[in-house]
Amino acid sequence: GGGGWMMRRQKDLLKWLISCWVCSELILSCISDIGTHDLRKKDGICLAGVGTGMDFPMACKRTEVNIVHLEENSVEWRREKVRQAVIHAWEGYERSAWGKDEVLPVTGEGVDNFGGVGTTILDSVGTLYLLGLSEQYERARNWVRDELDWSAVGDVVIFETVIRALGGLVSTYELTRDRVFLYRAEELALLLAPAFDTPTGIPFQRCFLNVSVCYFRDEYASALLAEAGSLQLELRALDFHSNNEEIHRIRLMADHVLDVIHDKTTPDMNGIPPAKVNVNSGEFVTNYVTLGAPSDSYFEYLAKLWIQGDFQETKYQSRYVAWVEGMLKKMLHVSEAGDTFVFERAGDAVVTKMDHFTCYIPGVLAITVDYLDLSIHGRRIFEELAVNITRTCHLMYSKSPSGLAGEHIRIHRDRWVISGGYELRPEAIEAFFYLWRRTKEDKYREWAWEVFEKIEQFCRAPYGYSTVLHSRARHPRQDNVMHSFVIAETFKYLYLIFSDDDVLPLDTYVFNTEAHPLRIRPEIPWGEST
Ligand code: DMJ
Repeated sequence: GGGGWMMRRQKDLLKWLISCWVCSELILSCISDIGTHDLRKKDGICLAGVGTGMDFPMACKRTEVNIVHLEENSVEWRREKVRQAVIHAWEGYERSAWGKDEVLPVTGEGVDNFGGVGTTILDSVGTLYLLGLSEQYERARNWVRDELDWSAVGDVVIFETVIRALGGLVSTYELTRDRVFLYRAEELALLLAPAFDTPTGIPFQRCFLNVSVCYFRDEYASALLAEAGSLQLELRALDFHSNNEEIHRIRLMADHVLDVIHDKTTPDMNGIPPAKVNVNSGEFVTNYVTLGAPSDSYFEYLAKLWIQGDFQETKYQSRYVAWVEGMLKKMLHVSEAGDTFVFERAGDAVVTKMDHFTCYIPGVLAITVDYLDLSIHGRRIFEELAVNITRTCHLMYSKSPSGLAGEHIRIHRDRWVISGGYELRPEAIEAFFYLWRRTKEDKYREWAWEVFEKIEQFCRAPYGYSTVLHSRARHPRQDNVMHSFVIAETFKYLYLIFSDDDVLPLDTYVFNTEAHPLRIRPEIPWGEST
C-alpha cells in the first residue's frame, strides 16, 4: 500500500542522497587533486615550463576553486590569494580599459598616460604567464601580436618605456620563447634610437615615438640619473637575442651613457653622483645626492649589470661597490633607537628623509654579497645592512596609522613623520622577498602578508587596486590610480615570496627595476645548465 510506497520512496531518496554525497566527495577529491596537489607539487612543472619553450604548461591551468581546499593562512593559500588579486586587477583593466596604458580602478576608465602603448598589457603579460593565468595570458599575447600599433604611440618617457614596455617584452620572450615578443621588442628598440642623438649620448627624456621627435621637458636639457642609467639591462638582453646591427648599436649607446656619468663622477662624490646631469656637457647640474628618487635605479643597474654579465664586468662591480661604500660613509644613519636610515644630501647638508624607493637596496645587497671578495667583517656589514634597511622598510608600514607606507619618511630627533600616500609601490615587498630567499626567516613572509592584507583592505576597488592618499590617515581615501607596476612588480614579488625558490631562481634570473626577470648569461642556449 501507500506506506510501502512511501518506504520505497524514502529508501530511494536515501540511496540518491548517499550516491550524491559519494559523487560530490569524488568530484571534490578530483578537484583537490588537480587543485591543492597542483599548487604544491606541480608548481615545479609549471615553472619548468617557464623558459623551456614548451606550450603553456597544462599544470599551470588552475582555476579559482583551488582556494577552497587550502588551509587558511597556509603558504599555498596566501599565494593563491595573491593570484586572485592579480585576476581581479587584470579583469578590471581588461573590462574597462583594454588597450589603454592604465585603468582608473575606482571609476573604470582607461587612460593613456604613457603615450598609448598598452603599458598595462606589456608590463603584465609575463606575470600572467608566470601565475598560470593561461586565458588572460593568451589574450594579452594576442593583443601584442595583432593590436599593438606603434604608429599610434605618441609622447613617451624613454625610461618608463624601456623598463615597463621593452622590459616586459624581452622578459616574456625569455620566459616563453614566443618570437612575437622578440619581434615587438626589436621594433620598439629601433624606435628608441633617436633618443640617444644628443652631444653626450645621454638620452632625451621624452620622444613622440610615431614621428621620432625627442625633447626635454625642462629648459636646461637635463636628465635624471635613474632615467639615464636604467636602460641597459633591457637593451643588453635584447641585443643578446637579436641579430640586428642597429639594435647592437643602440645597446652600446645605452652602455656608453653609464661611462659618461662615471667619468664625471669625482672622488669627492664617493661613488654617488648627484641626481641631475646636463645632456650637452655631461656635467651635474645639482648638488642633490640621493639613493632614492630620482636616482634609485641608476645604482640598482650598476649591480645588476654586473650580475647579468655573470659577474665578469669588473667595471660595474667596482662602481657598485663604490656606491655602497659611499652610502656607508655619507648617507647612512643609525638612530638612538637603533633604526637604520638611508638619508639624502644637499651638498654637505644631510636631509633626514628616506624614500620608500630606497627599499630596493637590501635586495641588491642580498644578491651580490656572495659574489664579492669580502672579508668576514665586510660580509657581515653587507648582510647586516640588508637586514637593517629591510627592517626600516617594514617599520614604514607598521608605524603608519593605516598600515600602509607613504612615499617617504622624515626623521626629526627619532620621531617619524610619514608623508604622502601609498602608491602601491613594490620596493619594501621586494626587500622582504630577497631577504626571505636568503635567510628563510618567516618574519619576511609575515611582513609581506601584512602589507597584502592592508592592500586588500584599503586599495581594492571595483576595477582593480587603487593608490591611496595620505597613508597617515587611519582610513586613507582612494586616489583612483592603478600603476602598471602593481601587477608587474607588487603582486609578482608577493606571489614569489609565497612560492618555492625554484620559481625564478636567483642564480638564473636578475630582475630589472620593473621586476621583469631577465636571464643571467642569456647567451647560453636555454635548456643548458647555467
Ligand atoms: C617602478 O616603475 C620601478 O620600480 C621604478 O624603478 C621606480 N618606480 C616604480 C615603482 O615604485
